[in-house]
Amino acid sequence: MPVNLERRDDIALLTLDRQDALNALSFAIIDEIGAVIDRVASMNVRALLITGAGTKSFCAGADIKELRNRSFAAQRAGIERGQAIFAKLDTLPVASVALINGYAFGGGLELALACTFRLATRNAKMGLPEIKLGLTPGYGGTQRLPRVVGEARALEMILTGRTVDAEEAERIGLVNRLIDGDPVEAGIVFTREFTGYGLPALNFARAAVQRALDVPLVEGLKIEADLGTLAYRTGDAEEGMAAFSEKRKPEFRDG
Ligand code: CO8
Repeated sequence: MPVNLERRDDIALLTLDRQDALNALSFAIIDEIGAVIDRVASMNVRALLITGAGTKSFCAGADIKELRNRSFAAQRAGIERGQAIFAKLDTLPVASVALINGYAFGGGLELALACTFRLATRNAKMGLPEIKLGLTPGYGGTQRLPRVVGEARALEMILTGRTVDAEEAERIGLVNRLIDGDPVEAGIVFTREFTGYGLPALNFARAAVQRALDVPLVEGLKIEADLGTLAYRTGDAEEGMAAFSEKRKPEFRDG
């Protein structure tokens, strides 16, 4: 199966497995990713990890061989479908973490950019090389990359199509951290830094930050006030503050 879904305790793991094409995204694979994200949404898990099978590639992008000789209408529909499927990660009830274990180019980097967090192995190489094919990024890259690394760096990466190595990616904030050893194990260790907190507070905070760069400050502050008030009404907030006063570890119950 080119898109595998398994559980590691309370964490879902999606693995792209099409190693003969460096885990490139055929249209069928994009649809499968959408179906798997829908399944994760109804699983009782606390995070989603996404990685590529093998040690060479996370995902080499859209399947270039499928892209030729298409009508403009089919191309537009394909772009919109990919965008909609990657956007499902924004509304997934748990945070997602891309484990970039090698190449992440084009649609592969765009998939990683749609995740909440990105971790990269030291051999990782990433970029949006569409310009070299006479194309432009279509699965969210022109919109999410500037939000992550700033407009000037995004324009440089997109207009030159150049490859960024792992160290540079970490330095410019394209990835949160570099990881050593088994990427999935490292990903699980990373998720443990937040999966113990209550899901409502995690999701209110994630939703507020996700809107931060989309709305005027005054509107963003209203979103923060609304979600902050909702967080305050949860039993988890009561428990967290009581545990602090009683000098004990809180027991959050996701409510
Ligand atoms: N699509 C299809 N096949 C691919 C892809 C790809 N993106 N990338 C690699 N492959 C295949 C190769 O063709 C090769 O297969 P074969 O052995 O049958 O020829 C196999 O994978 C191994 O690849 P290489 O021999 O090239 O491996 P290298 O280690 O020498 O090079 C690279 C690795 C640098 C990653 C190189 O394969 C490469 O440049 N790949 C293309 C990367 C790229 O340009 N990605 C962007 C694609 S465009 C895109 O993602 C647009 C997204 C929005 C589209 C909207 C559509 C509607």
